[in-house]
Amino acid sequence: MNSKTTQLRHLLSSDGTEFIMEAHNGLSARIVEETGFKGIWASGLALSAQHAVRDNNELSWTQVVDVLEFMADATSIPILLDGDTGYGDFNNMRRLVRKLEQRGIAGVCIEDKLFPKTNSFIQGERQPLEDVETFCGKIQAGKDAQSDDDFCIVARVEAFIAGWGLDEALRRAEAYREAGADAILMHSKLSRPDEILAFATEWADRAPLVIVPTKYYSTPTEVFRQHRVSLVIWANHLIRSAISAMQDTAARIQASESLVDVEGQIATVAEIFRLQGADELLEAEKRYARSARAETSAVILAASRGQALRELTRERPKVMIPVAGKPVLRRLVDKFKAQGINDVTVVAGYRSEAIDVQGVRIVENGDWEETGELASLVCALDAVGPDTIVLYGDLLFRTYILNNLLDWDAPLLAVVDSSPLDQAQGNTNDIAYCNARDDRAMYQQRAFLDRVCADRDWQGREPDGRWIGLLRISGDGRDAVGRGLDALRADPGFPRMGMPDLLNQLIEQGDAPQVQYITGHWMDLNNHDDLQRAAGFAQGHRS
Ligand code: SPV
Ligand code: MG
Repeated sequence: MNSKTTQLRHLLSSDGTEFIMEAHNGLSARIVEETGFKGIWASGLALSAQHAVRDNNELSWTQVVDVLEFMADATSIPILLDGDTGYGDFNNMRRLVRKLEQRGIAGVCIEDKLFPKTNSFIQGERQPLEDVETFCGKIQAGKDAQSDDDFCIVARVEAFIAGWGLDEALRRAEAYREAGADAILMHSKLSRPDEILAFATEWADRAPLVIVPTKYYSTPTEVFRQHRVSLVIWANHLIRSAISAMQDTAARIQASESLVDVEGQIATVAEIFRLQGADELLEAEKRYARSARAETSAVILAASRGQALRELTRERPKVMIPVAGKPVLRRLVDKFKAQGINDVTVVAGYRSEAIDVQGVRIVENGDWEETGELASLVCALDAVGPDTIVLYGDLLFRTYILNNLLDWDAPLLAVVDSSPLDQAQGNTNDIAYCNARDDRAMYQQRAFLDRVCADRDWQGREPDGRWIGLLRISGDGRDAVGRGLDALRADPGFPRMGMPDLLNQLIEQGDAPQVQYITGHWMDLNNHDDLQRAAGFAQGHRS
């Protein structure tokens, strides 16, 4: 694609009539481009109006340039700045041109009035014009200051606005052309195009002609084509439409004291995100944010009732039983959120409607009564991402256990409590056998699971601890789990299988999970005794 300056030059020099549209900030500029316009008019009127100041150079030129930078960054089509009188003399003009080039602006239009200027439609005939020679010097200074040959300087003749006739308009236009102007903008405030068409006829295409038909808007565009107008500027119609829309919306909300009337009629927040380019940032994150740990998610298995808790689970699953005033599930989710893990999926089953915890995604295992933990895990398989913690929903554990789990770098990591089993309370089905005993003197010891089962005497070995129901799956571990589940699914007993079956399958297929040993500092909820201890645990009274 051509540079913006070259694009603007082509718009001015092309054989046909081209059109550019007003914009006044990054957002409106982006809208102009995506609508299909080939260029943008950075209107002085609109730029100042959006800041609620007058079109009298009340906005400083550096403030204008700052807005232009946002407009240029948001677009790939050329911007022609309405540079008023050039914000001073020839010297100010030189600096302006250099700064505009630095900010990616394709050209500037300057008008032959005096600083500070007034909008042409406010008492135009009382506005004095700049001396022709002085203005020619300003054009020449601007042309000499540009470093890109295609940067365009458009000279705007205000003779008709100030009440002069065709001769003066022609005299000035010709002088400006000779001084180096790349195009002539002839302005008129009549509601008919007479002045402009008379000028166009006499001008006879000596240099590209630019017009602003704000007042003579009813003239058919075909007439401009016939008169070989190079560029038509639709000069202020986006700021005006924004004003109407804002006035209407504000009034309706104020009158109804509600958003109901307007909601369906205004741009959605999603549309704002689209215009801001939010998608591109998500894509870029995939490419560039890779050094940071992949975003961790959690899948909480909470489909079972908790049969042993009887009455307490008549109306709710056990994960919703309050412990020290807060449901266990809420405690887990809060713990994850505190570690920046916001993507939490809960597999619900029994009394799923009673799971009333904000900030989680709930998926249902409809067959919870007939199935086990692996069937629940399969329901949430799409939530198992590049880094996911899978755990039982009735777990209480100290925060450091989660921190340590997140610190380790292993595709599969299972938390095993190496406390002696005779001290173990609650569920003791998940007895762990590992290839190395817990060496408490070692930091991040490399031990791997050999087996997880209910057998306390597996292969005549002494147990190494208990798997507490926490498994982290990251990187290649995700594929290993996928392969493991595929293998197990072939077994007719699959629907009833639990997490230990998956762990053992992983071991058999050569993907044994690494072990993170702990000693205590956790518990699960299986019966009333557990519940009684849980309140104290949750309040931190015991380790
Ligand atoms: C502008 O858009 O700021 C212009 C065009 O200068 S006009 O308002 O018609 O003078
Ligand atoms: Mg203007």
